[in-house]
Amino acid sequence: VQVEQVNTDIITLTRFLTEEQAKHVEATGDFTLLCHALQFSFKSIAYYIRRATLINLTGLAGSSNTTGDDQKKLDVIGNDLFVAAMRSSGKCAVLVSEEEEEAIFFPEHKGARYAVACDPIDGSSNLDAGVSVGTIFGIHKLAEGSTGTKEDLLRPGTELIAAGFTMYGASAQLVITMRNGTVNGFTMDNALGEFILTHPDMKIPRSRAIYSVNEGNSLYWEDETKAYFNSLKYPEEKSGKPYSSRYIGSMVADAYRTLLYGGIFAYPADKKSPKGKLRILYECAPMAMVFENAGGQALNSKMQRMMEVVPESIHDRSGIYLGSYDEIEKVKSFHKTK
Ligand code: AHM
Ligand code: MG
Repeated sequence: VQVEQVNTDIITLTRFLTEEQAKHVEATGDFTLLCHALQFSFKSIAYYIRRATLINLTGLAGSSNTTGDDQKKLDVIGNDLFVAAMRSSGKCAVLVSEEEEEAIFFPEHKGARYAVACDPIDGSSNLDAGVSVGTIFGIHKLAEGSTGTKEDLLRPGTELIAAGFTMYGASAQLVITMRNGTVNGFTMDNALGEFILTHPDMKIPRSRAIYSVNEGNSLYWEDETKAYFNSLKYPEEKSGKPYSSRYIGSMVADAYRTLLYGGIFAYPADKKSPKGKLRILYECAPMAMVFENAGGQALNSKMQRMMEVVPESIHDRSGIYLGSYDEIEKVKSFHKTK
């Protein structure tokens, strides 16, 4: 008789965080509690995304967010769930969300020491078609003596204490990394209601012939951007094979695939959007931290290290290239550093 092998020593996100906390003598447990609130928001967003079509949450909500994009009903719900989770954690002093024009402060929590930036549902143009979307987050510690201001978030990615994302796909996949740490991936087990460590110590392959970019923007690209992507499609050596193209249009899904398979994801700044499209605080910097800690690289369109870019205001945008170490080296070789 075949007996199913059952793993009875499962590493849940809760266990993982508890074990991480034990490694740091100075840890108070506040960060762990903040992460518990985070994971609850991921679980609830995942739940509502699954139920969306059935309970009529698709379509437009009739309001516009800060940058004039149409807001979806689920965008509003995702944002509300996230804000409520951060408020009730008691550990978050200030929160910046893509869906909120101004930073949100929680002065009622005097001892809160963290500042959080998030895009609650990134890639929402894909929602109605049931294509993967995700939540992206970055966590900073408040400056010494601060009780929580916008400036606590207007910091370079190098100062992030943790960052990551959850992709709502065939299953919910949570990827998290901490400063100077490894990258770990968890899969939501719906029956257990827990994120289970399924991808410990993730490393991005050193190179891979896959590129991910919205080619519909190529009319607006700078010459060096065009030259770089053309080099992938029309290799110089006769024996060279062209790269494969994969573009979902959900940063989290495109980045997650790139992390697992290798290759490059880019949203370059161009003549139409000289500052780029994606936002530094809750899209570019957290992804850059994940990719660097997994052995890859992340640059802006000026070929500066994305992690060192300091945003001037909370919704600032940037061009971005992220991916395998060698693929980013290739990007550099086509661009003059500005
Ligand atoms: P959103 O935050 O409004 O959803 O926009 C961000 C998304 C990213 O997930 C994705 O990489 C990009 O926008 C796709 O943009 P485009 O449709 O211009 O290719
Ligand atoms: Mg977004």
